[in-house]
This record gives sequence, C-alpha cells and structure tokens, in this order.
Amino acid sequence: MTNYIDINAGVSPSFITSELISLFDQVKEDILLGKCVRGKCTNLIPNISQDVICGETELRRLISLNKEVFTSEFSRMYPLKMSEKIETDFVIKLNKFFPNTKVHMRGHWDYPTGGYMSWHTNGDFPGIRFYASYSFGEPGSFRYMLPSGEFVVSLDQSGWTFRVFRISHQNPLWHCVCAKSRRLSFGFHISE
Ligand SMILES: O=C(O)CCC(=O)C(=O)O
Ligand SMILES: [Fe+2]
Repeated sequence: MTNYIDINAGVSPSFITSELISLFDQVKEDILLGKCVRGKCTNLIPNISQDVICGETELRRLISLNKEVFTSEFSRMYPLKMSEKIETDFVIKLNKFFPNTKVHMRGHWDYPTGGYMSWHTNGDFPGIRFYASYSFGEPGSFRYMLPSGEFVVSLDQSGWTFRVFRISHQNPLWHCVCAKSRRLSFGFHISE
C-alpha cells in the first residue's frame, strides 16, 4: 500500500481495510455536505508563514529550550467534531486489529490551504498514533525529527494518506503539519 507510511511504529498496514477506508470516505462526504460540526479556525498569528513555523530552524530552537512541547503552540485549522456513532464505528473497527489495546479518537482537523500545526511531541499520551489525512489538491506534508536528529519531510499523497508513529517519553517524536491545499485529518490513539 503506497499511501501507508509507518514512521517508527512497526505496524502492518493490514488494519487499513476497504471497510475502514469507506468509513473515512463517508465522513469526508459528510464534512463536504456540512453535516459535521466544525469549530472556529485556530489562527492566533495570522501573518506567520507555515514554512517558518514548520521549519527546521524553528524546531532546533524549540529543542534547544530543553522543554518538551506536548501540543502545538500555533496552528491554523478548524477542529472537527464527529458523531458518537461514527466514533464508535471507528473504534470497533480498529479494536479488531489491536485487540489488547485501548483505541481512542484523537484530534480531527480540517486544515485550509496554508493551514498548519506547529512543532510538538504529543509526549503526554504515549502509544501509537494513527492519522488518516486527505489532501484535496496539492499535497501537504507531515514533518518530523527522528531521535537521531534527522529532519524528515514526509509528503502526503493526493487523496488519502495513512500514517502511524509511536510516541514515547524516552524518544520524543517531534512533528508538525503543513497543508498546501485543504487537508482533513483524523487521529486515533492506540494505547499499549
Ligand atoms: O494532521 C496530522 O497529520 C497530524 C496532527 C497531529 O500531529 C496532532 O493532532 O497531534
Ligand atoms: Fe501530533
């Protein structure tokens, strides 16, 4: 599966079934039809460029402060609220593949063109993260830094991209998101 990117989790893509993808497609259509509750756009610093906020220099500056940033300090995106029925459907489907774990929905976001989520680690919630994102036009990117210090720009594909990564206290995975066109993203936390 070419649109499956396992950053550091060692998880087989077999859980991305056609059934799971059709549920994501259904949610995407509901969002396009305005059937999903969308919160206010977080846009605290409107003039800042996503390339600066999601750049390597900014990341190195944050790391040099020696203080882990659990959730992004700056972002431009709309939070999405899923119905309880859909949430339960997702959790049931994922739990089948991760039986001895707890699956929780995490952030669901609608990034406009030029939207972003600044550098953070999510280190307050160790476990596996799974994100399904959908780029409508020019694909955006998920940027991260490996514990070795290597800076990586992981490009989205147009349409769906599925990403998994592991968060741990010992090895924080700094990451951020840059959207080049409208980008939906649906996050799940799988605790081990
Ligand atoms: O939108 C994404 O691909 C990732 C979002 C993210 O890192 C988060 O919600 O913590
Ligand atoms: Fe994150």
